[in-house]
Amino acid sequence: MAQVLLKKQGTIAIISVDRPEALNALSRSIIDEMDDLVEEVMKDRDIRCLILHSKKNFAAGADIKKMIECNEQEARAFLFSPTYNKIADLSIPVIAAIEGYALGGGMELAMTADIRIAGEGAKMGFPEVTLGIMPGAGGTVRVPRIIGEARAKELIFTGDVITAERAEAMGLVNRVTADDQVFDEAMKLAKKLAKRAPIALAAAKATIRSGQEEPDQNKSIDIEAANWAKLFTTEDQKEGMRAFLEKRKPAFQNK
Ligand code: CO8
Repeated sequence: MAQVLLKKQGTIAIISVDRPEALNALSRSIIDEMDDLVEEVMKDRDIRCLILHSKKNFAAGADIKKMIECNEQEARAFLFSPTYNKIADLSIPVIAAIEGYALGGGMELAMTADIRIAGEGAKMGFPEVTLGIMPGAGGTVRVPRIIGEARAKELIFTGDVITAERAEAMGLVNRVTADDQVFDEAMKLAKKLAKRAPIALAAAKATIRSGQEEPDQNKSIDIEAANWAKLFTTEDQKEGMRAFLEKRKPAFQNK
């Protein structure tokens, strides 16, 4: 039985883990299933946005029962990073809609998204050090880039599980909503993003990423200028500007 599901609502894809009995804890086989579905999303040119959402609990981390007896080599084989990197590298926007627990490898999955929306009852954190390990699926890299080094260190060193309110205050999530509205809010945002020019959005995502990674600010600004100018080779640039002048909504073609 599939433990990860891919649904499509129009141009929006939704990937969900379905292992409620273990609070959606992530195993090797779950990540392998997820990888196949991410590949499917990558190949589908009609998809404009991906939502990561699982019912009740986002994911209570990697499966401790499966990890406990791992030796070093097995631990390396268990790692989720290749799939997580694939999600982070998607050219379309990714939204994590977080209900319940998002812990350890579960929260690292949420960190691959561009935007995180959490329910007011969500509980998030990186409890790895309480288990004798540390984050190993991008947490030590993505978390400091998103919330800053000092805050990331406090979260990762203490292993504290924090409330949605605190997560919002430190920039770990973009916003907090009522628990029963998390998915709807994510869908509302996804639909808005799906109306924007897809090539421009992908260029903005890639340019923000390279700007974050490149230490030389002027070099980043040169990259931005080149990527910006390149958008004038697209039909959607002409359509977007024409629609504005003709006082109508643009019909972007992803061209
Ligand atoms: N792994 C395996 N099983 C789990 C996990 C987990 N991470 N989390 C919950 N479960 C299981 C429980 O064992 C329990 O199963 P059973 O009924 O068979 O005993 C069931 O889910 C329900 O859980 P609880 O009874 O514990 O529910 P509570 O509401 O009392 O507590 C908690 C909820 C607080 C979330 C609690 O379950 C908990 O602390 N879970 C572990 C959280 C954790 O430490 N997560 C981090 C794991 S380490 C990690 O993610 C490392 C990532 C490193 C890189 C990733 C690539 C490998």
